[in-house]
Order: sequence, then structure tokens, then C-alpha cells
Amino acid sequence: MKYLHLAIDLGASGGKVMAGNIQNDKLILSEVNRFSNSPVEINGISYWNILNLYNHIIESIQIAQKNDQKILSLGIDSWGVDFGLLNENGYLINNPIHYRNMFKTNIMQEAIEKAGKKWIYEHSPTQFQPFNTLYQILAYQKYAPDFVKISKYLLMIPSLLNYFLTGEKAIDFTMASTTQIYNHRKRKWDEEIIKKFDIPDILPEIVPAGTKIGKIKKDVLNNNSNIDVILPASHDTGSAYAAIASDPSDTLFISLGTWCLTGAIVKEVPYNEELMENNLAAEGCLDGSFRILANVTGMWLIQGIIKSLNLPDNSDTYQKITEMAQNAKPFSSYINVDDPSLQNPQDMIQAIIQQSIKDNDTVLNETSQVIRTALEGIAFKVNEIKEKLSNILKIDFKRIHAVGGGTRNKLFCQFIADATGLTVLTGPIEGTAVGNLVSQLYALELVKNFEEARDLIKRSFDFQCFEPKEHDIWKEAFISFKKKK
Ligand code: LRH
Repeated sequence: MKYLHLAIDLGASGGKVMAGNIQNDKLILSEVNRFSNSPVEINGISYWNILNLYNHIIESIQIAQKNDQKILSLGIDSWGVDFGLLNENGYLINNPIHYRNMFKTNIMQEAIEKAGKKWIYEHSPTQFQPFNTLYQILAYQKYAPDFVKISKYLLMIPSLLNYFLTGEKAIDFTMASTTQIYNHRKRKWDEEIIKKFDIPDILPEIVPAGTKIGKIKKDVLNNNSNIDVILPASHDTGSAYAAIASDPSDTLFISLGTWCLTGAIVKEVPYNEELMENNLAAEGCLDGSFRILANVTGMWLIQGIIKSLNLPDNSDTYQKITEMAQNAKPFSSYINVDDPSLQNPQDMIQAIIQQSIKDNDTVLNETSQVIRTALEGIAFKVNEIKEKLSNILKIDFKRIHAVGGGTRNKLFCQFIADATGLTVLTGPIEGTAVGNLVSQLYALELVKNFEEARDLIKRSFDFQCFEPKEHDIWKEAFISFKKKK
């Protein structure tokens, strides 16, 4: 009999279920299931298909239970900020709404006008994004006040699914920290934000990441599976960061996927206006520390280019795209990868071409140049964030450690090393699943502390190392782009 822990990692475009089990003192991963997560658009509003996700979770548990395998525990993590509302009797009031809808509203601006940017940030130092949970609640208050009136519980996506499985309602600290209603200093919901914006009493209890919340209800699986449901670091970035095994005191951490989540670890959030001015987030980590982080636009650009080219989204395509970038001329142009025009364009290639004209007065004529400019742009941005974090937090970074699927792109990892002049370590590729699993091992006391968890990760996975080779050339290129602008 094999004893498994299941990490259920839900992303904005798909879900992935990995099983972990301890063999010979190592954490061994195997893939159980993958499924797509396609939002459904009705009357111009994009909803998450939460019941479909729930069905996929049940299906994944059943797949993993086959072949002499017993599941001891499972944990669900997902993207941040989104939630479902339940009424008093636990009925789901609405399909959770996709955060990208918020780009169409002015709600964050209105909230800032009402309370002041500084006031909000002092109470909850979260990156100002129109889609933060706070602004989504305000959108409900504006466009669907009846729903808010009958709401009794707000549950973030992993917590909502945990509720379906167990009947328990709780949210973990890492997810709470993404809402902009959480007070990082007091480590609880911020009563003043709640009062200022008339948020009803719907926010659930916050528990530490890595908390056992209950068992799967008997009627859910029609068997006596006795599976522990654990709230891992349920924010996906929180789980990904928990898989980074380098010394947090002098390492710049990156979780590299759709976003390139670049940050540094601190024990407590330093209340510093520069954090707000640079729109940096303070987000909770598995061990109760925080990361000061920038959501840099990441492989979203490449995913968009692949769509523009009508190519299948598979590893062969990524290989082809990377080869095109490798063979293109370096530094054809420069783009600000975080520009709003690149966040949801009809055609990513055209959007990058326009951005290059705007930022660098250069027309990109070839697709290979577009791809290379996008990847170089992300690497330049990582370097800018590294400099900012280093100055604001007074950290002399000695290395970068990146996890996540984006680290498969070796050319890009080399770009980061060259842009920053730092050694880049990568691995594990399945960072989020590994961090989710480590949270479960911690909750079940199968690892005693986070040191032990780090050691387990170090002996279980392969790591790659990229040394900077052309830092001076990158530095000069960046200076000349900035001068030109
Ligand atoms: C990354 C992430 C990020 C949020 C975004 C909605 O997956 O969790 O922290 O800003 O999704």
C-alpha cells in the first residue's frame, strides 16, 4: 500500500493534481490529473465554473485512490483574491466572478478617493490591483447589493472548495493577506477597513497556513476514505515560495509562471512609504513571515503570443518559441511588460509591437524579435525589482532562486542571470505542488519545522544553476534604452 498526500493546485487556466509520498527520506512526486479551468462569460461577465472544478477534484481523488494507494491528506491552493458567497444555510449565492472583470471598473479608484491610498495601504499593505478582494466586494455592493445582503460567509476559492468537501469554513493567513482587508501588523482582519467600506460580517476565521481543518464528509465520496483536508499555504504564491529551499535572508525569490512573482522575505512588514510608492505587496508565507513582492507580468506574454500565432499550448510550441527567441537579435527593443495594454489584449503580438513603438520608438518586424523583446523585458523588470527591494529592505542579494513551470525555459533563466548579474538557481519545477505538500506534512507533523522541510526539498529534487555571462552588455543595453526614452 502506498500512502499519498494530494496537492490540488488550481490556476487561472487549469488545475493540476500531484501526489506526494515519502520514500527513503525523499518526497516523491507523481502526476495524478490535469484539467482545464475555463471561465464562462455571460452578458459580459466572466464567471469561474466552480462546480466543474469541484467535480474535477472528486474525479482526481478517485483516480489517486486506485491501485493500492491510500490518500492520507489533501490540500487545495489557487490564485488569490477571488471568492464565493454563501448564505446562512451554506447555499452558494453566485458563481465566483473572475478577477479580470475588475479591469473594466473604476471601483479601486473610487475606494482610493474615499479612504486615501496611504490610509488603505497603512491598514493593509497589499499591491494596489483593481481586482483585490476588497474592491470586488465593493463591486458586489454596487452592482449586486441583494447578494451582499443575504451573504453570511465569504470564502476564498480554496476555502470554498474545502467547505464543499468538509463543511468547514476557514481561510488561511497566506490567502487572507491577498485581500487588502487583512492587517499585516495586527495579523487579523482590519476592523477599520471593514467599517470604512461597510463590509458585512462575512469574513471567516483566519487560521495559520498548514492547518488541518477536517475530514472529507462521508456523503462526498460514498466511501470511508478518512482523508484529512488541510489548508496549506492556500494562496498559490504562498505554496510556491514554501518550495524555495535557499537561505531567505539573502536570496531573491521568484515563482515563475503566468506571473513572475518576484520578492524578498521579511519577518515583519516594514511600514515604509517606499513600499507603497513602488506598489509592492506584503504577502503571507507558510511559516508566518512575509514576502515583499512585485507581481511582474511573466509567461502571460508568451501564452498570448502562442494564442496570436494559433499554435497549440504544449511543450513543443514552447520549445519552438524559445528557439525563435534564441536566434533573434538581442536588444531589438524594450517594452514595459507591466503596461495595462498587455494585460488582456485581443492580439498579444500586435500589443507588443505597439508597446515597443510607445516605449522605444521601434517597430518590431519579426515574430522572433517580438518574443525575444518580451522575454528580455521581463528580465529587465526583474532586475529593476531586485534593485528596488535591495534598496528599500537593505538586502544584499547573493543569488536568485526560482521555482515553477517557467523555469523550464533555460534561455529565460539565463536572461535573468545576465540582467541581474546574480547566479540563478532553479527548482523544483512543480514548486506550488511541493509547497502545498510541505504544508500538509507540516500540519500532520511529518516534518517538525520549516528547516526540516527545506532539507527534505533539497534532497528530493534536482536544481539547476545559471551563472551570469553577459551582465555588462545587459547593463549597457538597459541604460541606453532608458536614455532613449
Ligand atoms: C498568482 C496570483 C497573484 C494574484 C493573481 C490573481 O497566481 O495568485 O497573487 O495577484 O494570482
